[in-house]
Amino acid sequence: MTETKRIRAAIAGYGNLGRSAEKLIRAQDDMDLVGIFSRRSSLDTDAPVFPADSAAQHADDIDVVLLCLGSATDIPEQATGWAELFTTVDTYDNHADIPGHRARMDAAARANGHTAMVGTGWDPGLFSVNRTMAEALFPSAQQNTFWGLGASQGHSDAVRRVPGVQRAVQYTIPSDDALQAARRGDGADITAHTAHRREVVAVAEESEQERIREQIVTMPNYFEPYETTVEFVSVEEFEKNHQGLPHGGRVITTGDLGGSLSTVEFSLELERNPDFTAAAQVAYARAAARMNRSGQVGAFTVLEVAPYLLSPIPLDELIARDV
Ligand code: API
Repeated sequence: MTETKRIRAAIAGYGNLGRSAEKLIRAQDDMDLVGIFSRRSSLDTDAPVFPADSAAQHADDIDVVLLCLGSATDIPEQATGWAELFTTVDTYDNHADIPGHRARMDAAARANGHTAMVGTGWDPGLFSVNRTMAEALFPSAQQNTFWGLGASQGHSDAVRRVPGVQRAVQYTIPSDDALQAARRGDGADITAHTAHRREVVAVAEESEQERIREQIVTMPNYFEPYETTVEFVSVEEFEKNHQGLPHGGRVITTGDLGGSLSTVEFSLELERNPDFTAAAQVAYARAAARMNRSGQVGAFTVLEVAPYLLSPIPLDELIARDV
């Protein structure tokens, strides 16, 4: 397949992820940034800014919209509306709800001839691809996923939605013992909930802190199954010590191949989590635009996308160079 037509991309939402996506779309040779949809009227950008409620007027000028919206409430409330109007790519990260989200996005996109790429980023996303590929190699795989030590955007967003929280970040802390056990092929008893702790650092009025702590530690999926601590700090301390957003993690898969042990490890070290999440989102935006052009409508997860569709390099060249 030779790809010559440029991809006209737009962004919906202008938080950490939206700002990273803006930088990275501008850095692609095959993409143009048409503009940014936001509910705020003025943004600190020189890109065109469109009110979110004017989206329908831009339907003919945009090939794909990167939904840079939070998973806790924005995506469940708004994503299908975007999929009715545009081909979309999101980074929805509520693992338990991905099948439901995929079904809802499929209906919205399919009815309108669009493609909806769901759950991109790195986990879900690149880790999901690696989990499936690595597991498929073994008749009986032992697989463990580790996150961190680092700042989870999904969990930080969920905490910031709790009323009264002014600033917040959530650090995911993996257990080193569990990591070593997984590498030895000894991880059968390890679950995500026993292999990680969660530490929330937040800014809130003192009178609200106990209620907020309770609301965080009992939050289903995000915190309830984990050992979670919540520390309240001043705005000054937050700004001094909690602005960086490093993250990373690894998928470790081991298995017996008829008498020999093999270990597959896919790992990420990220200086700034939203930059890397946006990098994956931009690559999957390229795939979504191409799949839509070739008539593949409806919702797709990362497991359903051929790798060459992510690359700006033509398939013939990739085959000659990389295979
Ligand atoms: C954690 C992971 C992070 C996944 C990465 C991404 C994010 O507990 O730290 O929100 O940063 N689930 N989904």
